[in-house]
Amino acid sequence: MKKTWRWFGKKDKITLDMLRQIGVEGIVTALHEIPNGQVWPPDAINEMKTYIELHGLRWSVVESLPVSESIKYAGPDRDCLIDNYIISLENLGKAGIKTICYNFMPVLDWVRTDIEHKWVDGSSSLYFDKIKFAYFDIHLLERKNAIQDYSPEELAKVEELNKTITTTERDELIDTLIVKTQGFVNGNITSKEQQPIVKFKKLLALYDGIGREELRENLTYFLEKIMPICELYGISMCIHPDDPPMQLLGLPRIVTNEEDICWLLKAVDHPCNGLTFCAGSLSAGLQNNVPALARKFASRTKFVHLRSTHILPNGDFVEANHLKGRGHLIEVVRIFEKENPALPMRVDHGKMMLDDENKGYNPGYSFHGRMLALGQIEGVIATVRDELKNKQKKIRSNKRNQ
Ligand code: DNO
Repeated sequence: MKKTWRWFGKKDKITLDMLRQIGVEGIVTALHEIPNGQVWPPDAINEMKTYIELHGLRWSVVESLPVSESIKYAGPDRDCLIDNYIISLENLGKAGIKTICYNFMPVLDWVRTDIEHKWVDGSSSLYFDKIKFAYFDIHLLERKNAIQDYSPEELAKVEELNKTITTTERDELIDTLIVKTQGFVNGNITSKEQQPIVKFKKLLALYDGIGREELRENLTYFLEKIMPICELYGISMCIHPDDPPMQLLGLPRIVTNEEDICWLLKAVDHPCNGLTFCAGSLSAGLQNNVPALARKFASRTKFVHLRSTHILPNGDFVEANHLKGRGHLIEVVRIFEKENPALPMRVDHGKMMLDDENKGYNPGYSFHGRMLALGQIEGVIATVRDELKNKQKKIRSNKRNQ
């Protein structure tokens, strides 16, 4: 696989020069300064592309060309927003940038309750604490019928937490869930927002009456509209699975398991309708066997995120070392190297370590932690390539001896 890295543009403290030194081959980025829903103009695309190329790299993948909420809930301006999306795709296609990662998660993109969960060695990872999340849902959002989504044991723990949580901890939880982890990937709510909870509730209300079926219809509608332009330029649209792959806050999530992915690839059965295989997101659902999914969907996968999680007995999950956990990345690499050794892959997230925590990086996007993960994965890729070469050699020599 091709080693790519998510880079957040010129403001990213991790520079392209640094990335070249650690063996990165391609860049995954977006025009982050353009507000969601607006057209990406050719000049801005070409400027970014040239900047990357001047550093001896190439712009391999767009992550993300964001899909506006209104397209997801079928608001009155969705056609206009889809038209804008099509123009952006056309501009990207003309510039030769043809792998586009996006997601169709309502309101919230990925969800974590802690961005610095400490390990005994002093490093830290991202963490999802089910009870904290339920507390946010029940006591901070005060979502109607929220309690129906949790077991009596969980509800008892939520009430315990409600008694002990401090104001600072509560504000931090809100900030982590709907600002810090979202602002840089989606932009629904930024740190400038004075009343994040009020704004968040308004966003949730947009999905009143939208269940799984409606969201599926809206995704199909969107994909059918954009397929012709994708076909014209050979663009692969790569949907990112829901992270974590489960229903949350009463919002439908429709890319959570094998059945969902089969549905999506059949509903719009077009080679340009593909998948970002995010091993980490899929691994956070007990229903998912990650290597089996990789095997099944390898031919429709156009971009790979390598990451892994541990699911704890209480339903929490934590981001694991890239060589451990439910992601089974060694096997996943075997599958994709066999399918298409040119597939762009980025290591997703990384621990915070060795002063990463003081650098102001986006949550999950550390330098040292990701660099360590890239080194590990690079070793796996080299080993797998060797395995494949030896297998080929054996096959050839067996044929000769027949
Ligand atoms: C989180 C990321 C996601 C991803 C989007 C793709 O770290 O993996 O935010 O970029 O869901 O649209």
